[in-house]
Amino acid sequence: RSKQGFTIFLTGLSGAGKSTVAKVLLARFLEMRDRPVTLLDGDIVRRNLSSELTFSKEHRELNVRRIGFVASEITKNGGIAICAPIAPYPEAREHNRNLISQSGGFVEVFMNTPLEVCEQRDRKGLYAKARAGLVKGVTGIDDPYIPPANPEVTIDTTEMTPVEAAQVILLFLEEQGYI
Ligand code: GGZ
Repeated sequence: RSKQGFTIFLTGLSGAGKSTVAKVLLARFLEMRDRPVTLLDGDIVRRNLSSELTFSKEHRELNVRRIGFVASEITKNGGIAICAPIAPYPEAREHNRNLISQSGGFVEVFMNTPLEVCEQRDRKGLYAKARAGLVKGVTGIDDPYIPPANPEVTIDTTEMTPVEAAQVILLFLEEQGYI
């Protein structure tokens, strides 16, 4: 029997390292050449699958469920889906866990990098704009992020390189027999 599909679901604040770690994982999985791999990154999904959605609670939840649906189809067909949205609310995350677990593996990775570190990085200037009051409803500033209660893996990238962070996830996947 060929190996089962699985989804890596990275959740955390903007700047926590989700996209960077996701890209390292993508490269590693592609090197393995045993299963098709898809990266569903937050901004790519926003542009292509959820372009009509805002950052309201309802729209964020809908966005995260759409990602979960696509990931469940990939997982069902024996592929690897790497998802990297903020996913600030537990409801859609739990919905995705239940949905995807029926098709294969589900690994929730909580990117637990503190807000102050994310804010220092501020790659896209989002936090500066939020602090200046130019953007409203930014996660971590004036919009909530509810941490996952039981993530499979928790990673704080404050003093870790993206490659090291990816290594922690890969080790977990090996221990669990996914790879
Ligand atoms: C949070 C926002 C917002 C607000 C724009 N709040 O670091 P980025 O810039 O490239 O990634 C963030 C991205 C978050 O979209 P997601 O689809 O991942 O969020 S959710 O799961 O909540 O649906 C950020 C940018 O969009 N961005 N406005 N108000 N992030």
